[in-house]
Amino acid sequence: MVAIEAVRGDITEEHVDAVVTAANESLLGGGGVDGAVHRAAGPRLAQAGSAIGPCPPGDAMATPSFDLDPPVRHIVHTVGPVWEGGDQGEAEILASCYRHSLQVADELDVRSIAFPAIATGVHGFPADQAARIAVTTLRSTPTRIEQIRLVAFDHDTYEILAVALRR
Ligand code: AR6
Repeated sequence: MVAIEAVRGDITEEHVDAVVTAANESLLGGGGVDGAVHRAAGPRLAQAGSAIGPCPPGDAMATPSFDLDPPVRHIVHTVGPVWEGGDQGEAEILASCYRHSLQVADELDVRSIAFPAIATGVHGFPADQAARIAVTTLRSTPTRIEQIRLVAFDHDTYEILAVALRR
């Protein structure tokens, strides 16, 4: 069974096979976690993103990890929903992000993966609801992945993820 844990830190420093980034549809890079991942992976990441994008919300696409240090081999780009009050299918789109990211990683034979708190920054998704969706979806999606790390950049997000994992 997959082990899921919450950790606090910078996702670009995770020692996992694949790192997920909360991208925008262009896959050319942006702010927040996506900016950090693009800075760490180098300019070839945006070139690779432009070659496979655009990526619709709820979907996920993989590229190599370029300048990120091993063992990271893959970057999974997923596009979260923009929060518009909750009645625009945001929850379903967010669940789809987690599900599709796992599926893409499975196809690449990934054994360990790190996720940021998708959509909870610039996109404004409430962090507690997002954490419940993340945990529920990851637990219910069949996968060969052995280790999932939910990486919180700040203390509050870490606490929220830890509570969601204890449910
Ligand atoms: N490591 C881990 N988590 C991080 C890091 C990091 N280095 N930096 C930020 N976070 P956001 P979104 C956290 O805004 O809401 C971009 O411009 C952050 O504190 O990065 O899905 C994209 O290109 C928050 O908890 O992603 C899109 O246009 C979480 O990551 C748009 O923002 C997500 O915040 C996506 O917005």
